[in-house]
Amino acid sequence: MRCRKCPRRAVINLARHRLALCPACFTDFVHQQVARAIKRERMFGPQERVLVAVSGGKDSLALWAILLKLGYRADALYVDLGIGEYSARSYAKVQAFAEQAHRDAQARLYVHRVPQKEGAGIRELAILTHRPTCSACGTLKRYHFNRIALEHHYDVLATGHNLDDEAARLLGNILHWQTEYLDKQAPTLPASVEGFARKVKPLYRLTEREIAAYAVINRIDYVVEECPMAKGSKLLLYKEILNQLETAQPGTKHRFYWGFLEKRAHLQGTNNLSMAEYDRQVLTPCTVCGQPTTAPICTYCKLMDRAKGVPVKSS
Ligand code: Q46
Ligand code: ZN
Repeated sequence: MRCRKCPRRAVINLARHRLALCPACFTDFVHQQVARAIKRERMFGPQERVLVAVSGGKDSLALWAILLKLGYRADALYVDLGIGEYSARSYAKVQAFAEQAHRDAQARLYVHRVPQKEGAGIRELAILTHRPTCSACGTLKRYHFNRIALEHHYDVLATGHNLDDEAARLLGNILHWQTEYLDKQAPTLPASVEGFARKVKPLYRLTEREIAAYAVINRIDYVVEECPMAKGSKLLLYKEILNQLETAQPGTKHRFYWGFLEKRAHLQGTNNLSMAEYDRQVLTPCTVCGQPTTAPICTYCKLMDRAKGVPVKSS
């Protein structure tokens, strides 16, 4: 099979675009998709400073690599969750990538270590606080991503969520009619109030398979295994179902998620109260740490108080 753009041999067939591409043309295709996402969703400009949340997996490391190749000022943050060998292997991949990124582009890596700073690994913290591990993990990661982005004056925080992640999340939110989450599901979430960093997902136009192919072609060394806590997660089930639909009807994921974004933009245009205005009305600074929250004390501070066995009190 020949590449559709040049005479070389194609190595990947993108059924949803009816496009077979060689390694060089596929790499260009991925860069164009990310550049288009950044422009179309007004994620950030060339002078803005971007903090990428990296886990050691293919998506976040590919995102960091692509932003640097596109010439953006991108640094990264790794949160060490203290999940035994898995965290050790993930950190080793992140560190090796960061050393190269520092040599090539003076990029910098921040590391937040949960076992040292919070006093226990995420599994132990979840047991202590009677919370599902992934829910405690989500609270912790959101908190520190936002905190470090603000403390170091980054304009925007970028995560490696791809089309599969976003389509699976959308399916879950619709199946359970979690409309409050639907409102917040967008490739760009503006910094609606002081104390919240702008959040963006520049890989939302690319599938998991496309990003894995990009990582292999461009020799990005990532941790292949999933976090052991992800086993049995609903999101994985939704991804599997969407993959079955995609095989039968190429383009399903893309139409499902992009269709939602179009309808959402239309609905917001007709809605008097924008998401940013809504946030400004309901969010106030946490009385303990100062990050914006809907309650007097934010979820992170409540979680940490519970982990220490201290009754939750506002100051
Ligand atoms: S890292 Fe954290 Fe995920 Fe692991 S503990 Fe769950 S939420 S599965 S993205
Ligand atoms: Zn707080």
